[in-house]
Amino acid sequence: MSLKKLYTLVFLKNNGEVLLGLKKRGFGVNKWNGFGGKVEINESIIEAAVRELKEESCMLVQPSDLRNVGHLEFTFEGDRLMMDVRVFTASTFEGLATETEEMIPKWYKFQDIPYDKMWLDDKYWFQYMLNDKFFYATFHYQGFDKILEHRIEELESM
Ligand code: 6OG
Repeated sequence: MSLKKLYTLVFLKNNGEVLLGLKKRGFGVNKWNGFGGKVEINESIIEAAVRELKEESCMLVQPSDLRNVGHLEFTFEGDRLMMDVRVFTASTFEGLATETEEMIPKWYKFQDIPYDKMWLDDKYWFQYMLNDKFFYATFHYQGFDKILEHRIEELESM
């Protein structure tokens, strides 16, 4: 039996640029990614998405401006944990992206995304996210640097 944990992952977009953060500690350290983390007990997925974005980048977004575009499932060889990650985008937000204890934020042009310094799975689904297309994908990793199996499909809606 697997153990499922729910996570959020938020990407802000503006004028052909996307805000990424370089993770300074913990899971995915030294990788560029969106902003997110575990959904707490007694918290909705949307509340967690807003909270994690603020904690990690100081950016503010209204719940109604978050668009759930993707659903990712990650499993790791020899591990019962399944990470269930809900991916959101937003084009309306407030604040100035600021370094926090967890992340160094930086705006990247869509054509300059640093895939070689990101999770391997990102290059499979980023184009869907950047184009606000709905998608569902599963990735089975061996360690953190090899994908043994993956599946991705575009959806009509979430
Ligand atoms: P914290 O440990 O910071 O939450 N995440 C992944 N993101 C990508 N792009 N690829 C993966 O491949 C990922 N695994 C986890 C979900 C971890 C954050 O990292 C995301 C969360 O936003 C394995 O609380």
